[in-house]
Amino acid sequence: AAPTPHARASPGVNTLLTAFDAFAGMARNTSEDVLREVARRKVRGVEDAVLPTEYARAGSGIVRLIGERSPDLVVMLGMGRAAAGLQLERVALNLDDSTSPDNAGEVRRAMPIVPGGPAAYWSTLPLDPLAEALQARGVSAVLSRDAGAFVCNHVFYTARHFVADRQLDVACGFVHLPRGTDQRPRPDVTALADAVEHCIEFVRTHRTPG
Ligand code: PCA
Repeated sequence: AAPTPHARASPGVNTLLTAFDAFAGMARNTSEDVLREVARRKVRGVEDAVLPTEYARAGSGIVRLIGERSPDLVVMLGMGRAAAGLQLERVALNLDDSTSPDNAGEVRRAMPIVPGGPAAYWSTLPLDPLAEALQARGVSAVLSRDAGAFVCNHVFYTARHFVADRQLDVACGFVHLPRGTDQRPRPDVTALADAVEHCIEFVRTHRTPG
């Protein structure tokens, strides 16, 4: 379906920003906190959605959101293990494989996400220049090989596959944010929201169509 005219809040790049709810018994998910802070700022052209940390519902959710909102850019956030700062994920794997149950109690081991699909998809964000730009602003950002094999990776792969399969011109990437632990202070949500906003701005201005 053609995007409705009002769907383009910005004449530039329409962005879908997603995060996940709390999982594995943890009280909070940094990605949800950061997404709510970015949403509160009403950044032009950014639409946000929180996905459930469930393979099935998060997978169908991301596909529905991309279909309905026709974004030009999809930035997916999750909470990862990075000690500090942003973890920019290079590839999405065609693999669900975790001992952790998702929020629906489902455990998936050694299962392809799309049987017969490519083993992996690259992120289509300009990760290396983005990392440099973040570091130049004093933001802690590291490149990471992949997003794991739990629900975050599931959503990343599902989004990339949907976009590749339909040959949509949509840049798509995944960023893990730090998690708070007893040993570490709670992540600085304001600083992380600044960093996420900067990521979006950078990708919007450095995006090459096609
Ligand atoms: N992190 C988990 C799932 C939800 C989230 O925020 C992951 O890394 O897969």
